[in-house]
Amino acid sequence: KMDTVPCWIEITSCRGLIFDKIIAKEIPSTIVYEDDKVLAFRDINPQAPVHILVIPKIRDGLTQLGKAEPRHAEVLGHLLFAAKLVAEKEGIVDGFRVVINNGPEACQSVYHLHLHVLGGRQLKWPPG
Ligand code: DGP
Repeated sequence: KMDTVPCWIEITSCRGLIFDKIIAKEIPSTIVYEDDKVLAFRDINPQAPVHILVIPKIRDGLTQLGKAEPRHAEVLGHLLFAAKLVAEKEGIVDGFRVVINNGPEACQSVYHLHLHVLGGRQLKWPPG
């Protein structure tokens, strides 16, 4: 497992750049909310009728929630509030879920922090 660690870092830091390209609008996406700090767009592989990703426009080391530092507290709050605005905009206020996958065991695949906002169907608990 130790052998795979540097490789994992290399691959994942590279994958985080996908969202930089979405922010720069070099990769097209369906944007549903945007302000000076965050961007929200539809997930390419939706797991529910509404599946939106909310990301900070500046990563600033925030590849995943587990890397958060005190300086990130403000943007973390901003992201959560943006998730609520997105849910309202999408009309899923009767039931929606906000998910952050952190690290390989949680199936994080893009290493630029993102909140999943899911709704539009009956969600099950516990998640997989
Ligand atoms: P996670 O597994 O938590 O790291 O979620 C990453 C999500 O990002 C996954 O649900 C698919 C989505 N995604 C990956 N690449 C793209 C892309 O180029 N465009 C969009 N809209 N979503 C993407």
